[in-house]
Amino acid sequence: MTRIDDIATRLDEAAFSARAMAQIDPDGKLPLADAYEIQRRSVARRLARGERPVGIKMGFTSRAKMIQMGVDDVIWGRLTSGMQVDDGGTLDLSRFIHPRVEPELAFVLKRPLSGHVSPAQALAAVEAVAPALEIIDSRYQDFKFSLSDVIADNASSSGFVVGPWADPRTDLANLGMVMSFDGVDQELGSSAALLGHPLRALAAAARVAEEAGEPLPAGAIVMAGAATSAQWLRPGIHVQLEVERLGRVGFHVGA
Ligand code: OOG
Ligand code: MG
Repeated sequence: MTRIDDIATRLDEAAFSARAMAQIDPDGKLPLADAYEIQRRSVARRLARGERPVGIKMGFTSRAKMIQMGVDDVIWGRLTSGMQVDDGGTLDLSRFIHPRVEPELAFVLKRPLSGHVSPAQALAAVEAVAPALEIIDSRYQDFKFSLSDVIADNASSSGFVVGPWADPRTDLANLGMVMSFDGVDQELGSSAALLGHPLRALAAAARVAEEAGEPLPAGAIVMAGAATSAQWLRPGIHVQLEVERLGRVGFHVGA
C-alpha cells in the first residue's frame, strides 16, 4: 500500500508542479485495480486541497483515440472543480506540461446514475448535453504511457470546457463535430465515433461508476470521450469546437 500511496503522491506532485515524470509501469504489469486505486488516492490529494468532485470523464471511447495513443480499452478518470475552464475563458499554459485538446460532448445528470443501464435508461437521467473540449496533459515524459500508467494518471485529465447546455432529446446519433484553431479546421468528426452513439459512452460511465462504488449523483458532469485525435495546444491560439445542432464552445490559450 505504501507503494501505491507513493506513486499517487508523485503523480499529484507532477500535475501540481507541471513537471513530467518517468512512467510508473512501462511494461503494463500493474493490475488495473491498483492503477485505479492510485488514481483515487492522487485525486483525493486534490480534494484535500479544496477542489470538489464534479463528475467523470470517459477515455478511449473512439477508435481514433485508441489508435493515436496505442491503447485499446475504455478507461475513465475523475473530474474536479479545479479542472473546469469557463467557456470563452483563457487557459494559463504554465499550469500544464504538454497539453493537448480534443473534441467531446458533456452530459449533466438530473438524477443519480449507476449500474448496467441501456442508452435509453441513461438518457432518462440526463438534464442536458453540451459541446465540450477536453484538455489532456499526461504527467509522463513524452506523453507516453501503458494502460495502467494512464489510468493511474487520472486518464490524463487536466482541464475541460463545457459549452451551452442543450435539450438532451436532441438526436445525438451522428452530429458533425469540427474543432478549429484560429478559425482553421484541425479535426473533423462525428458523435457516432463515441462507441457508436454518445449515450453508450454515458451508459459505460454508469457501469464504471458502480464498479468503483461511486455512483454518479444528480448534477454530475460526464465527458463522453474524444471523437477524434487530440491536437497539441500552442500559445496564443483560440480553440473552438462546433457541434451540429448543439452549438459552440471555445477558449483562448494564454501567450
Ligand atoms: C488519455 C485520455 C483519453 C479520451 O477522450 O479518449 C481521453 C490520453 O489520451 O492521454 O480523454
Ligand atoms: Mg478526453
